[in-house]
Amino acid sequence: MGDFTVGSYLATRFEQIGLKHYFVVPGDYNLILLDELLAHEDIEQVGCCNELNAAYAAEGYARVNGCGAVVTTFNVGAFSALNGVAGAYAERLPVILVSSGPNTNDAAAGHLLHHTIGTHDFSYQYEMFRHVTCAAVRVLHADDAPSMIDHAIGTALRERKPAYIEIACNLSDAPCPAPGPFEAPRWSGGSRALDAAVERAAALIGRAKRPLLLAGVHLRSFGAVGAFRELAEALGCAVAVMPDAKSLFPEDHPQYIGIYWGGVSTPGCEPIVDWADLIVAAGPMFTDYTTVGWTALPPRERLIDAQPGRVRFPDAECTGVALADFLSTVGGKVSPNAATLEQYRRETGGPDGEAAPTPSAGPDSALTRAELWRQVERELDAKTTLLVETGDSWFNGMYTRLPGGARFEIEMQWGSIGWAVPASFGYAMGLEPRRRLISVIGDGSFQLTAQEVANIIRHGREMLILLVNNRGYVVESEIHDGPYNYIKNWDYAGLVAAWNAEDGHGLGLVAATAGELASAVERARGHRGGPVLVECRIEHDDCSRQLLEWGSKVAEANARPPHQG
Ligand code: TPU
Repeated sequence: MGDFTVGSYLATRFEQIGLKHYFVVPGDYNLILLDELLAHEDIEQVGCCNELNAAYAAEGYARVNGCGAVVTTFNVGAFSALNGVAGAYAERLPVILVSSGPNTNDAAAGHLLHHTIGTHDFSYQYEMFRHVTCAAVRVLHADDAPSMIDHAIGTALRERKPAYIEIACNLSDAPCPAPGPFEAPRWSGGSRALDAAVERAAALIGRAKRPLLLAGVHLRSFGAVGAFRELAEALGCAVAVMPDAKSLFPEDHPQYIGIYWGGVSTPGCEPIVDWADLIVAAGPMFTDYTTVGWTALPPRERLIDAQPGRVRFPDAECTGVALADFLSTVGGKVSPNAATLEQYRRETGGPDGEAAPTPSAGPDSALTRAELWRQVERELDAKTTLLVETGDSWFNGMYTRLPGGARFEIEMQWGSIGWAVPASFGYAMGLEPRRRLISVIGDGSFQLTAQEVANIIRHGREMLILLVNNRGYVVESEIHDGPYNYIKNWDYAGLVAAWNAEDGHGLGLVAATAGELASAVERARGHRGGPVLVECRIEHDDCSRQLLEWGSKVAEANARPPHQG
């Protein structure tokens, strides 16, 4: 058997799939497992304040690293992580949730156990996670560990979804066969299906007078960002980007025409998408949010909808087709047709013809949303990631122009407030050197998971957190106001001092005027050894026009009466 245990087998797989960090909260069921993992010094164990945060951190880490992992104790830990794991499913990110489970003798002995709901059945946690993972395994015998662990991890990497691995607590250090090499399985389809899909797509594109490309969120998860660009450049048409796919096609590319988000699209984009006679959408998620309450759903008769694993045409569907293969092969078969791009340029006067730059505010003027975002945009360069939390930050971030190379992170499918602080922590742990993270987070969202800033401080991550203090849940106020949308104010900048305690190097600042924000951002740029949090104070009703418009359309869709008959 050699020296391998179930725990060290798992650790080896973690290393082999490219993890350098994994996120944990200890509990008596998983302590031996954590020891086994700790023995592998090439992967770092990163403690979090709670399991919800640990799962979000692993999700954020997966965004930059390709996959992530979180280790919890039974029930009380894993259940807190459930929200973050489901979010990773929604966002198509392979996060491996490892939970320890009861001692293998306890089920047969008929024992009742702590941290459970007090029944003799211990399988309900596994049953619950089965719904939010693409593979779920319970290791109840050490002999099963290699195949079960490999099945769960391999499926997660292929499907770009989370997996669940439960390991009985008395098996973590049980002997186990040594792991062999691990090759991450890649989604690949059959060549006949690919040929058929490509032929059909090339013919439709060839016949179209006004083809247009639409970038969707799944491009990144399925490694198709480069293939999409190849197709775009071969076709030479206008390229619009869905809101949840922002930054997956460079905004400084000459073919980029903006964010397509129905009535809240960036200027000049929507009329061109509507004018196109064929939309080739690559990896889109058409939901009530991305289609603005179903008002911006491209009609099927003008749509090629290329998804991971299938391509849907107006009158046919080809299954078993890998997205990246499809896009790059179609790219090799099409002739240039720039009709939609030319029309966009005619209508807008060129790629920069749209928005006039926001004038800067005088240094003593009260801070406004517009001034805040003007300063955010000025801070972005090719090495920055802009991460935005659910709330008005979504909208303001969406209309912020990204330089080429800049990245954008948004959790639009799951949209769980509280995501941004721990996801920023995980993201920062995985970020390549010399790249910078700027996270913009509303006060309401911040209050859910704020304590994870302490671990950003602990690990000395030099990120900038812009906390938008508009005194409450503005996004909700604009959809439907009520007393429940107003929250207790906090001294946000003061919290940083509390989290620093005796050894931290975080910096907390307050900006109530344009000048104070400018000097805070300047200080942040030079600050070393920890994060800078700037509490940006703006009026409660200072929100984006697009939030109002989008909110009313989504609310209308929510309010449709039950269908009769
Ligand atoms: O920009 P702003 O003021 O809307 O942002 P803030 O202050 O972060 O408020 C967010 C308000 C919000 C809520 C309460 N956005 N969505 N929700 C609903 C919600 C509740 N619970 C979770 C876990 N996720 C949600 N999206």
